[in-house]
Amino acid sequence: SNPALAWFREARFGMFVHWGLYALPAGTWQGQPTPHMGEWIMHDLEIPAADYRRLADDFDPQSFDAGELVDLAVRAGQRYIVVTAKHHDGFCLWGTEQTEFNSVTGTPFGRDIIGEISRACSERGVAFGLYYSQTQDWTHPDAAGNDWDFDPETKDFEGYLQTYVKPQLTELLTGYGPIALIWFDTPLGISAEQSKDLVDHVHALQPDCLVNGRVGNGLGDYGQTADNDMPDAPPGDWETPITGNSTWGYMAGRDDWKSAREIAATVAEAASLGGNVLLNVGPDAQGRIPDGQRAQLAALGEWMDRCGRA
Ligand code: FUL
Repeated sequence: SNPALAWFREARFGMFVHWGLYALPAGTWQGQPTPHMGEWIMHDLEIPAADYRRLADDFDPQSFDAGELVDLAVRAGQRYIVVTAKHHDGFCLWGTEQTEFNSVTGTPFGRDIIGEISRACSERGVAFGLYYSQTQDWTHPDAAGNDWDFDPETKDFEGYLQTYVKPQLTELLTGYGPIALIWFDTPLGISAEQSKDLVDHVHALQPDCLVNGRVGNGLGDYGQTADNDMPDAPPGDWETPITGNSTWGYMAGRDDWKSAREIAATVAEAASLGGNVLLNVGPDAQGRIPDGQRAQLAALGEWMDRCGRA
């Protein structure tokens, strides 16, 4: 196993950050509510890519403060942070050269969100990881997921991996210092050869960067459970991603916050089974963390104080 797993085995609790253009519609598109989760709105309502892309013109989250975000994590007892560099909609939170559909050159905000969070993490000694959707990209004609704009019969998925995904991973793994892990997702339709190619690419650039199990085909440095899942007796190193309410991406009025007590019990149970919990936060269109989530994280911090921080 990868020696870099040492920090992961000690960490036990981390912060997941799902943030992107879906925070603007916040669950409703032209009066129509999405039936599912906030970050899936483009897919579930089959919004044309050309229309969805225009959200970037309104992305200007002036309240975003990376230092404040990382402070919330530290206070809650979280030892690592994983941020959606690119989720399924394809919008990039760094100044990628592969597309203008990014927060730096494609929005009025004009800032490198990945850069700002990576700096805030390194200043505070928090491990920094990146979520990257390697199969689905609903604004890329050759990626998986969007069959309402792009004909699945003519897609060149291998071409997309070689000329888009790998160059983007190179940018992320060479421009932001040490990356603790890459969190791939939804490995449907990816071959074992393609999964291995991505693992090798990550390790060639940063040998100590862990790769999660959702790279596909049983590969990766540690196992991943289903979302919000608690396995019985998992072998090896593993992590479960959990939502703070009932969505990953911000949805207006979705105030069904899990209690700190429930989350603390989940963290304790996972730790007893040798696993980590990655608790999500979904900032809103202004970059603010919802009040209910702040309260949840603060209460978790109090639990950590009582139980003893490592
Ligand atoms: C899922 C994704 O499809 C969700 O949007 C979210 O990112 C979750 C952590 O993984 O399978």
